[in-house]
Amino acid sequence: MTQAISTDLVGSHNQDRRDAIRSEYDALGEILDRRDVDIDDIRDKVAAYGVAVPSWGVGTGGTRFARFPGPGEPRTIFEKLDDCGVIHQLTAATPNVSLHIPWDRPDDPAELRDKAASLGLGFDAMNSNTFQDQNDQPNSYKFGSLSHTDAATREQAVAHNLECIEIGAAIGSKALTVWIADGSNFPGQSHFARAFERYLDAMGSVYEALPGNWRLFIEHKIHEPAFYSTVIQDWGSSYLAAKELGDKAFCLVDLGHHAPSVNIEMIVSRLIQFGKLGGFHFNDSKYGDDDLDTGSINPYQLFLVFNELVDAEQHRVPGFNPAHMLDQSHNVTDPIESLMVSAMEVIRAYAQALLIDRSALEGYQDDNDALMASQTLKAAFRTDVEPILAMARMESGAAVDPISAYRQAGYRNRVAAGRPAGGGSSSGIV
Ligand SMILES: [Mn+2]
Repeated sequence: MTQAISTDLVGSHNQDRRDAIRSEYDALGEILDRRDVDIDDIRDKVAAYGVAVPSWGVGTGGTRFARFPGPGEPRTIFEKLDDCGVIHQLTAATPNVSLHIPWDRPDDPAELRDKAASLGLGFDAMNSNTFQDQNDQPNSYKFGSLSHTDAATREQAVAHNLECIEIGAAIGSKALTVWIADGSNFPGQSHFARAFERYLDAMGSVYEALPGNWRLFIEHKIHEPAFYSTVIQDWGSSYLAAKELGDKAFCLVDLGHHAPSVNIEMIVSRLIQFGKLGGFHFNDSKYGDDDLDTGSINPYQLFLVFNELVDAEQHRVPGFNPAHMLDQSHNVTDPIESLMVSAMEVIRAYAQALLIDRSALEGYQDDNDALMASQTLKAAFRTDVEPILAMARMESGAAVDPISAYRQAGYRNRVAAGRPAGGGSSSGIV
Protein backbone atom coordinates (compact mmCIF):
# COMPACT_ATOMS: atom_id res chain seq x y z
CA MET A 1 0.00 0.00 0.00
CA THR A 2 1.23 3.51 -0.83
CA GLN A 3 1.59 5.81 2.18
CA ALA A 4 2.10 9.48 1.38
CA ILE A 5 3.31 10.33 4.87
CA SER A 6 6.44 8.54 6.09
CA THR A 7 5.44 5.71 8.41
CA ASP A 8 8.63 6.39 10.38
CA LEU A 9 7.45 9.94 11.00
CA VAL A 10 4.04 8.72 12.17
CA GLY A 11 5.68 6.06 14.31
CA SER A 12 7.97 8.48 16.10
CA HIS A 13 5.12 11.01 16.44
CA ASN A 14 3.09 8.32 18.21
CA GLN A 15 6.05 7.10 20.27
CA ASP A 16 6.48 10.61 21.70
CA ARG A 17 2.85 10.61 22.82
CA ARG A 18 2.37 6.96 23.75
CA ASP A 19 2.83 7.23 27.52
CA ALA A 20 0.60 10.28 27.86
CA ILE A 21 -2.19 8.71 25.81
CA ARG A 22 -2.00 5.46 27.74
CA SER A 23 -2.28 7.30 31.04
CA GLU A 24 -5.18 9.50 29.86
CA TYR A 25 -6.95 6.45 28.41
CA ASP A 26 -6.60 4.53 31.66
CA ALA A 27 -7.87 7.48 33.71
CA LEU A 28 -10.93 7.83 31.45
CA GLY A 29 -11.38 4.05 31.61
CA GLU A 30 -11.78 4.31 35.39
CA ILE A 31 -14.35 7.08 35.09
CA LEU A 32 -16.35 5.11 32.52
CA ASP A 33 -16.04 1.93 34.55
CA ARG A 34 -17.91 3.69 37.38
CA ARG A 35 -20.69 4.28 34.82
CA ASP A 36 -20.62 0.59 33.84
CA VAL A 37 -19.12 1.42 30.46
CA ASP A 38 -16.21 -0.64 29.13
CA ILE A 39 -13.83 1.82 27.46
CA ASP A 40 -12.37 -0.90 25.22
CA ASP A 41 -15.83 -1.56 23.74
CA ILE A 42 -16.17 2.12 22.86
CA ARG A 43 -12.65 2.16 21.40
CA ASP A 44 -13.44 -0.88 19.21
CA LYS A 45 -16.60 0.75 17.88
CA VAL A 46 -14.72 3.99 17.22
CA ALA A 47 -11.97 2.07 15.41
CA ALA A 48 -14.53 0.35 13.19
CA TYR A 49 -16.28 3.58 12.28
CA GLY A 50 -15.71 5.39 8.98
CA VAL A 51 -17.01 8.51 7.30
CA ALA A 52 -16.53 9.14 3.57
CA VAL A 53 -14.62 12.12 2.23
CA PRO A 54 -16.05 14.03 -0.75
CA SER A 55 -13.62 14.25 -3.66
CA TRP A 56 -14.57 17.90 -4.16
CA GLY A 57 -13.70 18.68 -0.54
CA VAL A 58 -9.94 18.38 -1.02
CA GLY A 59 -9.90 21.41 -3.32
CA THR A 60 -10.38 24.94 -2.04
CA GLY A 61 -14.02 25.98 -2.31
CA GLY A 62 -15.37 29.44 -2.83
CA THR A 63 -18.27 31.71 -2.20
CA ARG A 64 -20.63 33.53 -4.55
CA PHE A 65 -18.03 36.29 -4.58
CA ALA A 66 -14.65 34.73 -5.07
CA ARG A 67 -12.43 31.72 -4.76
CA PHE A 68 -8.94 32.00 -3.31
CA PRO A 69 -7.03 28.89 -4.37
CA GLY A 70 -4.54 27.41 -1.92
CA PRO A 71 -1.13 25.96 -2.73
CA GLY A 72 -0.86 22.44 -4.07
CA GLU A 73 -4.50 21.99 -4.99
CA PRO A 74 -5.20 18.62 -6.61
CA ARG A 75 -5.75 18.93 -10.36
CA THR A 76 -7.03 15.49 -11.21
CA ILE A 77 -9.04 12.77 -9.53
CA PHE A 78 -5.78 10.87 -8.99
CA GLU A 79 -4.29 13.77 -7.05
CA LYS A 80 -7.56 14.13 -5.13
CA LEU A 81 -7.28 10.47 -4.17
CA ASP A 82 -3.70 11.07 -3.00
CA ASP A 83 -4.99 13.78 -0.65
CA CYS A 84 -7.85 11.55 0.52
CA GLY A 85 -5.23 8.86 1.20
CA VAL A 86 -3.36 11.25 3.52
CA ILE A 87 -6.56 11.99 5.42
CA HIS A 88 -7.23 8.30 5.93
CA GLN A 89 -3.61 7.44 6.73
CA LEU A 90 -3.47 9.99 9.55
CA THR A 91 -6.99 9.53 10.96
CA ALA A 92 -7.89 5.91 10.06
CA ALA A 93 -11.41 7.33 9.87
CA THR A 94 -12.09 7.93 6.18
CA PRO A 95 -11.81 4.65 4.24
CA ASN A 96 -14.10 5.78 1.40
CA VAL A 97 -14.32 8.60 -1.10
CA SER A 98 -17.50 9.96 -2.62
CA LEU A 99 -16.99 10.89 -6.27
CA HIS A 100 -18.58 13.57 -8.34
CA ILE A 101 -19.26 13.19 -12.04
CA PRO A 102 -18.27 14.85 -14.36
CA TRP A 103 -15.56 16.50 -12.20
CA ASP A 104 -14.03 13.10 -11.48
CA ARG A 105 -14.97 11.26 -14.68
CA PRO A 106 -12.25 8.65 -15.28
CA ASP A 107 -10.90 7.65 -18.69
CA ASP A 108 -10.61 4.15 -17.33
CA PRO A 109 -12.63 3.22 -14.21
CA ALA A 110 -10.38 0.22 -13.54
CA GLU A 111 -7.38 2.54 -13.24
CA LEU A 112 -9.30 4.62 -10.71
CA ARG A 113 -10.29 1.58 -8.72
CA ASP A 114 -6.67 0.35 -8.66
CA LYS A 115 -5.37 3.76 -7.60
CA ALA A 116 -7.85 3.91 -4.70
CA ALA A 117 -7.02 0.35 -3.65
CA SER A 118 -3.30 1.20 -3.62
CA LEU A 119 -4.10 3.92 -1.07
CA GLY A 120 -6.34 1.65 0.99
CA LEU A 121 -9.45 3.51 -0.17
CA GLY A 122 -12.83 2.44 -1.53
CA PHE A 123 -15.78 4.40 -2.89
CA ASP A 124 -19.00 5.54 -1.29
CA ALA A 125 -21.97 7.09 -3.11
CA MET A 126 -21.57 8.60 -6.58
CA ASN A 127 -22.81 12.17 -7.05
CA SER A 128 -24.37 13.34 -10.27
CA ASN A 129 -24.23 16.93 -11.47
CA THR A 130 -27.12 18.49 -13.32
CA PHE A 131 -26.72 21.85 -11.61
CA GLN A 132 -24.25 23.27 -14.13
CA ASP A 133 -23.73 23.00 -17.86
CA GLN A 134 -20.82 21.12 -19.36
CA ASN A 135 -19.12 22.35 -22.52
CA ASP A 136 -20.31 19.53 -24.72
CA GLN A 137 -23.94 19.22 -23.65
CA PRO A 138 -26.76 20.10 -26.08
CA ASN A 139 -29.37 21.25 -23.53
CA SER A 140 -28.89 23.78 -20.73
CA TYR A 141 -29.85 23.25 -17.09
CA LYS A 142 -30.43 26.95 -16.57
CA PHE A 143 -34.12 26.29 -15.95
CA GLY A 144 -33.83 22.85 -14.42
CA SER A 145 -32.74 19.31 -15.14
CA LEU A 146 -34.75 16.28 -14.01
CA SER A 147 -37.85 18.48 -13.64
CA HIS A 148 -37.24 20.67 -16.69
CA THR A 149 -40.28 21.57 -18.79
CA ASP A 150 -38.44 20.26 -21.87
CA ALA A 151 -38.44 16.47 -22.29
CA ALA A 152 -35.08 16.35 -24.10
CA THR A 153 -33.41 18.18 -21.22
CA ARG A 154 -34.91 15.76 -18.73
CA GLU A 155 -33.71 12.84 -20.84
CA GLN A 156 -30.22 14.31 -20.93
CA ALA A 157 -30.25 14.59 -17.12
CA VAL A 158 -31.46 11.00 -16.79
CA ALA A 159 -28.73 9.80 -19.16
CA HIS A 160 -26.12 11.59 -17.04
CA ASN A 161 -27.34 9.84 -13.89
CA LEU A 162 -27.20 6.51 -15.71
CA GLU A 163 -23.58 7.23 -16.62
CA CYS A 164 -22.85 7.88 -12.93
CA ILE A 165 -24.32 4.50 -12.05
CA GLU A 166 -22.28 2.83 -14.79
CA ILE A 167 -19.00 4.39 -13.60
CA GLY A 168 -19.90 3.68 -9.98
CA ALA A 169 -20.64 0.03 -10.71
CA ALA A 170 -17.20 -0.29 -12.33
CA ILE A 171 -15.37 1.07 -9.27
CA GLY A 172 -17.33 -0.65 -6.52
CA SER A 173 -19.75 2.07 -5.45
CA LYS A 174 -23.21 0.98 -4.40
CA ALA A 175 -25.20 4.19 -4.26
CA LEU A 176 -26.10 7.27 -6.22
CA THR A 177 -26.83 10.61 -4.57
CA VAL A 178 -29.01 12.95 -6.59
CA TRP A 179 -29.23 16.59 -5.70
CA ILE A 180 -30.87 18.89 -8.20
CA ALA A 181 -30.75 22.66 -8.25
CA ASP A 182 -34.16 22.77 -9.93
CA GLY A 183 -36.53 25.37 -8.60
CA SER A 184 -37.74 28.88 -9.21
CA ASN A 185 -36.79 32.41 -8.27
CA PHE A 186 -40.22 33.99 -8.67
CA PRO A 187 -43.73 33.13 -7.53
CA GLY A 188 -45.64 31.81 -10.51
CA GLN A 189 -42.49 30.87 -12.44
CA SER A 190 -42.99 27.15 -11.88
CA HIS A 191 -46.06 24.97 -11.34
CA PHE A 192 -45.17 23.16 -8.13
CA ALA A 193 -47.10 19.95 -8.77
CA ARG A 194 -46.16 19.58 -12.44
CA ALA A 195 -42.48 20.15 -11.70
CA PHE A 196 -42.60 17.46 -8.99
CA GLU A 197 -44.44 15.10 -11.35
CA ARG A 198 -41.77 15.58 -14.01
CA TYR A 199 -39.06 14.97 -11.39
CA LEU A 200 -40.71 11.75 -10.22
CA ASP A 201 -41.08 10.52 -13.77
CA ALA A 202 -37.41 11.22 -14.60
CA MET A 203 -36.17 9.78 -11.31
CA GLY A 204 -38.26 6.68 -12.05
CA SER A 205 -36.04 6.08 -15.09
CA VAL A 206 -32.91 6.52 -12.94
CA TYR A 207 -34.34 4.17 -10.32
CA GLU A 208 -35.06 1.50 -12.92
CA ALA A 209 -31.39 1.49 -13.92
CA LEU A 210 -30.09 0.84 -10.39
CA PRO A 211 -28.24 -2.46 -10.03
CA GLY A 212 -29.93 -4.84 -7.57
CA ASN A 213 -27.68 -4.03 -4.60
CA TRP A 214 -27.66 -0.26 -5.13
CA ARG A 215 -29.43 2.49 -3.23
CA LEU A 216 -30.63 5.86 -4.48
CA PHE A 217 -30.19 8.83 -2.13
CA ILE A 218 -32.37 11.87 -2.60
CA GLU A 219 -30.77 15.04 -1.20
CA HIS A 220 -33.11 17.88 -0.38
CA LYS A 221 -32.21 21.55 0.00
CA ILE A 222 -34.51 24.36 0.95
CA HIS A 223 -32.99 27.07 -1.20
CA GLU A 224 -30.04 28.05 -3.34
CA PRO A 225 -29.40 28.45 -6.17
CA ALA A 226 -33.17 28.82 -6.54
CA PHE A 227 -34.34 31.46 -4.10
CA TYR A 228 -38.11 31.16 -4.14
CA SER A 229 -38.77 27.42 -4.37
CA THR A 230 -36.82 24.23 -4.95
CA VAL A 231 -38.40 21.04 -6.27
CA ILE A 232 -36.98 18.88 -3.45
CA GLN A 233 -36.99 21.53 -0.78
CA ASP A 234 -37.24 19.55 2.44
CA TRP A 235 -37.42 16.09 3.96
CA GLY A 236 -41.16 15.94 3.26
CA SER A 237 -40.69 16.15 -0.50
CA SER A 238 -37.66 13.88 -0.24
CA TYR A 239 -39.69 11.30 1.67
CA LEU A 240 -42.60 11.50 -0.77
CA ALA A 241 -40.22 10.94 -3.67
CA ALA A 242 -38.39 8.08 -1.95
CA LYS A 243 -41.69 6.44 -1.04
CA GLU A 244 -43.03 6.85 -4.56
CA LEU A 245 -39.88 5.48 -6.21
CA GLY A 246 -39.52 2.30 -4.17
CA ASP A 247 -37.56 0.32 -1.62
CA LYS A 248 -34.13 1.27 -2.97
CA ALA A 249 -34.79 5.01 -2.69
CA PHE A 250 -33.89 6.86 0.53
CA CYS A 251 -33.55 10.37 1.89
CA LEU A 252 -30.16 11.96 2.42
CA VAL A 253 -29.80 14.58 5.14
CA ASP A 254 -27.25 17.34 4.53
CA LEU A 255 -27.02 19.22 7.82
CA GLY A 256 -26.84 22.59 6.04
CA HIS A 257 -29.87 22.19 3.79
CA HIS A 258 -32.64 23.08 6.22
CA ALA A 259 -34.52 26.16 7.32
CA PRO A 260 -33.01 27.92 10.35
CA SER A 261 -34.07 26.38 13.68
CA VAL A 262 -35.32 23.16 12.12
CA ASN A 263 -34.91 20.21 14.48
CA ILE A 264 -32.65 18.04 12.32
CA GLU A 265 -32.26 15.22 14.85
CA MET A 266 -36.02 14.81 14.88
CA ILE A 267 -36.08 14.55 11.08
CA VAL A 268 -33.43 11.87 11.42
CA SER A 269 -35.61 10.00 13.91
CA ARG A 270 -38.67 10.18 11.64
CA LEU A 271 -36.72 8.88 8.64
CA ILE A 272 -35.28 6.03 10.71
CA GLN A 273 -38.72 5.10 12.04
CA PHE A 274 -40.14 4.80 8.55
CA GLY A 275 -37.10 3.10 7.01
CA LYS A 276 -36.09 5.92 4.70
CA LEU A 277 -32.87 7.33 6.17
CA GLY A 278 -30.29 6.84 3.42
CA GLY A 279 -27.40 8.81 4.78
CA PHE A 280 -25.77 12.09 5.66
CA HIS A 281 -23.72 14.91 4.33
CA PHE A 282 -22.07 16.17 7.49
CA ASN A 283 -20.97 19.80 7.76
CA ASP A 284 -21.93 22.76 9.90
CA SER A 285 -23.52 26.16 9.43
CA LYS A 286 -24.61 29.26 11.25
CA TYR A 287 -26.73 31.00 8.62
CA GLY A 288 -27.45 28.95 5.53
CA ASP A 289 -25.71 26.20 3.59
CA ASP A 290 -22.37 27.43 4.90
CA ASP A 291 -20.60 24.07 4.46
CA LEU A 292 -18.33 24.81 7.41
CA ASP A 293 -16.31 22.11 9.13
CA THR A 294 -18.47 19.54 10.91
CA GLY A 295 -18.97 20.34 14.58
CA SER A 296 -17.36 23.77 14.30
CA ILE A 297 -20.53 25.73 15.10
CA ASN A 298 -22.99 23.41 16.76
CA PRO A 299 -21.34 20.25 18.12
CA TYR A 300 -24.33 19.56 20.38
CA GLN A 301 -26.61 19.21 17.35
CA LEU A 302 -24.18 16.72 15.84
CA PHE A 303 -24.20 14.78 19.12
CA LEU A 304 -28.02 14.77 19.15
CA VAL A 305 -28.06 13.39 15.60
CA PHE A 306 -25.74 10.60 16.74
CA ASN A 307 -27.96 10.01 19.75
CA GLU A 308 -30.68 9.03 17.27
CA LEU A 309 -28.29 6.88 15.24
CA VAL A 310 -26.95 5.00 18.26
CA ASP A 311 -30.50 4.56 19.53
CA ALA A 312 -31.44 2.94 16.21
CA GLU A 313 -28.28 0.84 16.20
CA GLN A 314 -28.89 -0.44 19.73
CA HIS A 315 -32.56 -1.13 19.07
CA ARG A 316 -31.52 -2.98 15.92
CA VAL A 317 -33.89 -1.17 13.60
CA PRO A 318 -34.29 -3.51 10.56
CA GLY A 319 -32.39 -2.41 7.45
CA PHE A 320 -30.71 0.47 9.28
CA ASN A 321 -27.53 1.28 7.37
CA PRO A 322 -27.14 4.99 6.61
CA ALA A 323 -24.17 6.22 4.59
CA HIS A 324 -21.97 8.68 6.46
CA MET A 325 -20.29 11.27 4.27
CA LEU A 326 -18.75 14.69 4.75
CA ASP A 327 -19.79 17.55 2.45
CA GLN A 328 -17.89 20.73 3.12
CA SER A 329 -16.32 23.66 1.35
CA HIS A 330 -13.05 25.05 2.65
CA ASN A 331 -12.30 28.67 1.93
CA VAL A 332 -9.78 29.72 4.58
CA THR A 333 -8.22 26.46 5.78
CA ASP A 334 -6.11 23.69 4.26
CA PRO A 335 -8.82 21.30 3.01
CA ILE A 336 -6.90 18.23 4.20
CA GLU A 337 -6.71 19.66 7.73
CA SER A 338 -10.40 20.60 7.74
CA LEU A 339 -11.47 17.17 6.53
CA MET A 340 -9.31 15.45 9.15
CA VAL A 341 -10.78 17.60 11.91
CA SER A 342 -14.32 17.00 10.67
CA ALA A 343 -13.87 13.24 10.44
CA MET A 344 -12.64 13.30 14.04
CA GLU A 345 -15.57 15.48 15.14
CA VAL A 346 -18.04 13.05 13.60
CA ILE A 347 -16.37 10.18 15.45
CA ARG A 348 -16.32 12.22 18.65
CA ALA A 349 -20.09 12.68 18.42
CA TYR A 350 -20.48 8.96 17.81
CA ALA A 351 -18.31 8.05 20.82
CA GLN A 352 -20.16 10.51 23.06
CA ALA A 353 -23.52 9.12 21.91
CA LEU A 354 -22.30 5.62 22.78
CA LEU A 355 -21.77 6.84 26.36
CA ILE A 356 -25.39 7.85 26.89
CA ASP A 357 -26.98 5.87 29.70
CA ARG A 358 -29.88 4.82 27.53
CA SER A 359 -31.85 2.82 30.07
CA ALA A 360 -31.66 5.73 32.53
CA LEU A 361 -32.73 8.10 29.77
CA GLU A 362 -35.72 5.96 28.87
CA GLY A 363 -36.71 5.78 32.55
CA TYR A 364 -36.61 9.58 32.84
CA GLN A 365 -38.64 9.87 29.64
CA ASP A 366 -41.29 7.49 30.99
CA ASP A 367 -41.37 9.42 34.27
CA ASN A 368 -41.58 12.78 32.48
CA ASP A 369 -38.44 13.91 34.30
CA ALA A 370 -37.37 16.51 31.76
CA LEU A 371 -34.46 17.80 33.80
CA MET A 372 -32.80 14.46 34.41
CA ALA A 373 -33.40 13.31 30.83
CA SER A 374 -31.60 16.38 29.59
CA GLN A 375 -28.83 15.93 32.17
CA THR A 376 -28.34 12.34 31.03
CA LEU A 377 -27.57 13.53 27.52
CA LYS A 378 -25.34 16.31 28.84
CA ALA A 379 -23.34 13.90 30.99
CA ALA A 380 -22.37 11.98 27.85
CA PHE A 381 -21.76 15.13 25.80
CA ARG A 382 -19.52 16.65 28.49
CA THR A 383 -17.24 13.60 28.55
CA ASP A 384 -13.91 14.25 26.88
CA VAL A 385 -13.53 11.17 24.70
CA GLU A 386 -10.33 12.35 23.01
CA PRO A 387 -8.20 9.63 24.71
CA ILE A 388 -10.48 6.97 23.15
CA LEU A 389 -10.18 8.53 19.70
CA ALA A 390 -6.42 8.97 20.04
CA MET A 391 -5.95 5.40 21.26
CA ALA A 392 -8.01 4.02 18.36
CA ARG A 393 -5.89 6.04 15.93
CA MET A 394 -2.61 4.99 17.50
CA GLU A 395 -3.55 1.31 17.49
CA SER A 396 -4.62 1.58 13.83
CA GLY A 397 -1.26 3.01 12.84
CA ALA A 398 -2.73 6.47 12.27
CA ALA A 399 -1.49 9.56 14.14
CA VAL A 400 -2.33 10.43 17.74
CA ASP A 401 -2.51 14.08 16.63
CA PRO A 402 -3.21 14.05 12.86
CA ILE A 403 -2.92 17.82 12.33
CA SER A 404 0.45 18.00 14.05
CA ALA A 405 1.80 14.98 12.14
CA TYR A 406 0.47 16.40 8.85
CA ARG A 407 2.19 19.74 9.40
CA GLN A 408 5.39 18.09 10.50
CA ALA A 409 5.39 15.94 7.36
CA GLY A 410 5.21 19.04 5.13
CA TYR A 411 2.87 17.26 2.69
CA ARG A 412 1.28 20.43 1.34
CA ASN A 413 4.58 22.06 0.44
CA ARG A 414 5.81 18.85 -1.10
CA VAL A 415 2.83 18.44 -3.43
CA ALA A 416 2.66 22.18 -4.18
CA ALA A 417 5.97 21.83 -6.01
CA GLY A 418 4.41 19.40 -8.48
CA ARG A 419 0.97 20.99 -8.69
CA PRO A 420 1.22 24.44 -10.24
CA ALA A 421 -1.14 27.12 -8.96
CA GLY A 422 -4.25 27.82 -10.98
CA GLY A 423 -4.67 24.25 -12.08
CA GLY A 424 -7.26 23.37 -9.47
CA SER A 425 -10.29 21.59 -10.82
CA SER A 426 -13.70 23.10 -10.31
CA SER A 427 -15.03 22.40 -6.89
CA GLY A 428 -18.32 23.57 -5.62
CA ILE A 429 -20.84 23.57 -2.86
CA VAL A 430 -23.41 20.83 -3.11
MN1 LIG B 1 -24.64 17.90 0.29
